[in-house]
Amino acid sequence: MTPIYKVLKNNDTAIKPIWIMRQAGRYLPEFRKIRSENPNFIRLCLNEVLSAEITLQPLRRFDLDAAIIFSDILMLPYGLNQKVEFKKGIGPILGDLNLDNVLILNEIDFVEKLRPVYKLVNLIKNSELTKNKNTIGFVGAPWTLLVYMINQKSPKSGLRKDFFKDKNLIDKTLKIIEKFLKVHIKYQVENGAQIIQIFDSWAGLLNEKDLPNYVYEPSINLVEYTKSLNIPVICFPKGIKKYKDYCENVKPDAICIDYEADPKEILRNIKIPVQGGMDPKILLTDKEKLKKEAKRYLDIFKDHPYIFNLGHGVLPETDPEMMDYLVKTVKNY
Ligand code: 1CP
Repeated sequence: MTPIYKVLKNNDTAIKPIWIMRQAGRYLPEFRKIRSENPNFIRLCLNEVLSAEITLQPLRRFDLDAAIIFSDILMLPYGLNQKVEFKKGIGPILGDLNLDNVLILNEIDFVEKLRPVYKLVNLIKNSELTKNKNTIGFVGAPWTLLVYMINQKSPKSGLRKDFFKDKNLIDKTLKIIEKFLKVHIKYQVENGAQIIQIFDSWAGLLNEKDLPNYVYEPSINLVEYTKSLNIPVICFPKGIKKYKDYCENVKPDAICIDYEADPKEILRNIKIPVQGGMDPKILLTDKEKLKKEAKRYLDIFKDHPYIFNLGHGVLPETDPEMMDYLVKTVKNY
């Protein structure tokens, strides 16, 4: 059994596997080279040969326990025929959402548009470099995708004022997102994804009273669906604060915590396997601090099923040498 499966399926505490969110990406010079030759990000995600190369780049350098496919949560709105562009220095910009067009979209056309993503999963699953490692597929959670599809850009500086105005649009869009996310999960799994991670990066934007409606309810459906395919599911509801409440409602196989969560409190309150937590900024300091902080997490979760990861994606300004040091520290623990 792979190290991560031992933690997820057997609650093994003797092994502390490691993978890192955004392990493939801008902090690696070999990624930046491919990226500079491919200015259209969506097109790059739809080139399964290049996406596979990017996915495997960190595995050539570091002894990680999983490959996460190089793709994006915004491939879903792209598959639903909403225009998605990535503007340098700004981030994603989405076109107007036309629900009438989306409502007539069928599964076959959606899958055809995203076919390269599923081919990519297959290439990664069958690579020599992922032997005894897991291939991780992923989706954005319905709430986080709703945010991008309605807000039409990153909500970094807040949601647009009229975001919740058209309740009918919100409800219908959520239902469509949920329907096609199941399709997207199914095809990733059929092509070799052995774990699904659900990224709810903007869960922290909501008031507590709105969590059941927009975060718990839609996530429960996806978690149950993924489990029905016999595939473990890890949820990352970033910024949520009430992780215990989330776990009791959504019931993922493992919970990924962000850098604001107190790991000791998590240990006290959470019974399922835990992943992540360490602040990605620690990788911008020095080796001594990095080792100390990584060990703090490993010590706290010594007797708990735990997968080492960060509390959000690795930052673009990270020195790959620090990443190497982190992976070795965890492996030698
Ligand atoms: O070169 C570039 O400018 C592209 C930067 C980039 C990369 C490397 C984007 C644009 N997406 C990705 C890949 C990506 N996105 C992965 C790859 C696999 C890996 O982890 O190695 C994954 C898992 C994602 C998921 C993703 N995309 C999330 C959820 C995780 C998170 O970071 O919170 C989100 C919110 C996105 C949207 C997105 N895509 C890209 C950017 C810059 C953003 C965030 C924009 C924002 O701030 O709102």
